[in-house]
Amino acid sequence: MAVLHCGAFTLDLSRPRVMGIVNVTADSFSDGGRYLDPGRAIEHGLRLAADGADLVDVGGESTRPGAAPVPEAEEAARVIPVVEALARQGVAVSVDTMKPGVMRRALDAGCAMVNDVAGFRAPGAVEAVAGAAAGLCVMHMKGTPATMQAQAHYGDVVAEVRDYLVGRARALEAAGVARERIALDPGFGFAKDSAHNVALFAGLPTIAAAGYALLVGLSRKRLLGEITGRPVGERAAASVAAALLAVQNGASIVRVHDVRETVDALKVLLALKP
Ligand code: HH2
Repeated sequence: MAVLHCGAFTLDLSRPRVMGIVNVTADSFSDGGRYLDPGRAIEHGLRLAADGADLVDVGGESTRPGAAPVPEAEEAARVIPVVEALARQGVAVSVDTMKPGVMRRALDAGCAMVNDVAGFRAPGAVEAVAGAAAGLCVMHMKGTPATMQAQAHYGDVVAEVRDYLVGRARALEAAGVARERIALDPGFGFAKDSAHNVALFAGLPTIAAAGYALLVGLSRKRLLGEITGRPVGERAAASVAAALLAVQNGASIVRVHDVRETVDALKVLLALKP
């Protein structure tokens, strides 16, 4: 049985799992400013858990292309109270951060997963998480959110992303992390243009074949805007379609803003799939 160990939680991956998003930021591309207040962020996280999210991902620094970095103290002040409150209420909380200092504090506050869009590349990141029991999401990106779109160059994008992710997973395993704690994520929209995103989507089975849990985040992203012509606030249906297709292509966890709709759609998929 495939599982993902996330601290006190064990996710059985024989059915797809949903990670809901709480952005405690002023500038996230789809919901910037809505949950900057900690009380509203906590309320939103509890709502997502009640709607069926298996994990609630709390982030305090936008990673949209060109986003300005947030100092560590500011990021911690945004996310730690939210992580703590949600964890205390029994929610499996993930923290979305690239900073080892924030990782350590979030682990102390009870988070069950660390989600690093930089793939635990920062000095001290592997050490910050290796000794804990939390799940770890390793995402592919080149450079930083400020610089990544200038680095969207690949020969074979699927092979390059898979090799990078497996390399980072091996670095974690070498530091003592069990394979069942690791999820890989190709990082849709991070140092990728539309053609790269489309090729990666088709290549999801190749990445899944590496033998780690596979996490996919396409929710409300620009690719879906390009396909549908819809602005960011009107991409829920496109996001649900992308989540279902990602699961059919081998994703075991989908990272989404619209949890309730995604959970319902996945129930239909499981009930009616031949
Ligand atoms: N995408 C975003 C942020 N974190 N983490 C993983 N593992 N995978 C993703 O695809 C991913 C991620 C960007 O989306 P969002 O959090 O809504 O926006 P912002 O970074 O502007 O806060």
